Amino acid sequence: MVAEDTVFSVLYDKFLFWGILVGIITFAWMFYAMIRYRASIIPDTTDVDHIVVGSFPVDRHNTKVEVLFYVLPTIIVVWLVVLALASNTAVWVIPDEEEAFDIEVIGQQWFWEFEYKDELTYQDDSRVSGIDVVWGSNLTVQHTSNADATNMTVTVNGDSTTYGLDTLVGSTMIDTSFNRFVSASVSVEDAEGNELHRWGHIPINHKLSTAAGDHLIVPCDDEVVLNLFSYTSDYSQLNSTYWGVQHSFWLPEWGVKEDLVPGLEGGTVMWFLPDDPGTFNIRCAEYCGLDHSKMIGYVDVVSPIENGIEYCDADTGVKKEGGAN
Ligand SMILES: [Cu+2]
Repeated sequence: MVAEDTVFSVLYDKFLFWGILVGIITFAWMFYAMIRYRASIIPDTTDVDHIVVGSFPVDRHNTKVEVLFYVLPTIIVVWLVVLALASNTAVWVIPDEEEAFDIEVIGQQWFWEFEYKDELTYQDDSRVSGIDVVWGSNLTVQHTSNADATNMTVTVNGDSTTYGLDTLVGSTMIDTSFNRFVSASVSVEDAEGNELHRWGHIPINHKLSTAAGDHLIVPCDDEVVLNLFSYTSDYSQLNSTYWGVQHSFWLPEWGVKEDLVPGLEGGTVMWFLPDDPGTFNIRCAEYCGLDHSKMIGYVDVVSPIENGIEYCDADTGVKKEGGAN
């Protein structure tokens, strides 16, 4: 499924509209001419000079129609160029660079690494899951509204601990204070181990990798700005071979794609605006060697907790205030 409101989709629809319009006029004229000048019709040549093949019929022509044949297509082509350039600007010019959420993307042979330049705390919609996680000086999980919640796995800096939930009270508290400089996640599960609700925190400079099965996690309704680099997997080679090969980071959902160019010190930049919550594809769109086809990944669009939770709204794509904290 492709989002209907991305720049690419809108541009596609506009081109389709003008293409269909021109197509209708052209084919209508063609069929009219086929019938009007069919072989069985004997042309009335009484007051017309003989038409010579290869020479312009100077005596019998319509200057207005001929001028129109040049002017109309020129206007259409200029109009399509305006549409395309406007979309180009929309894709390349970052609307609000100060407020944007920054991530470095590093392309390697053959996986993606994501280094966070902003911290991100997020949570699933508690109105949907019936579970709410609040982590401050202690970790409190409210699960009164979800009878299936039985366990929770708390992962701090890669170390996981599983706790049983107090199903009688409907609320469980663990005496551990939140540390914003360490990665953490809380996964609330049912008796079969299926995840019902997820809370997570990614600190600044934290690295995620598709080689470890990580997804790229981005906040909804924030402009996400990606700074892209290509390196080799071997960091010991800090010389010319430090740079890798050409990759291309492609997010089909948003119709945006940018090359990762080896040797480009400042990297390249692309941005996108995730709005609908969910999981979407990442692809490498530049042949980069043997396992190019394995350079696939996923991007999770999540609800960020900034000053109170702001839920991604699946219907409108607009971030909404909500939640208790
Ligand atoms: Cu690649």
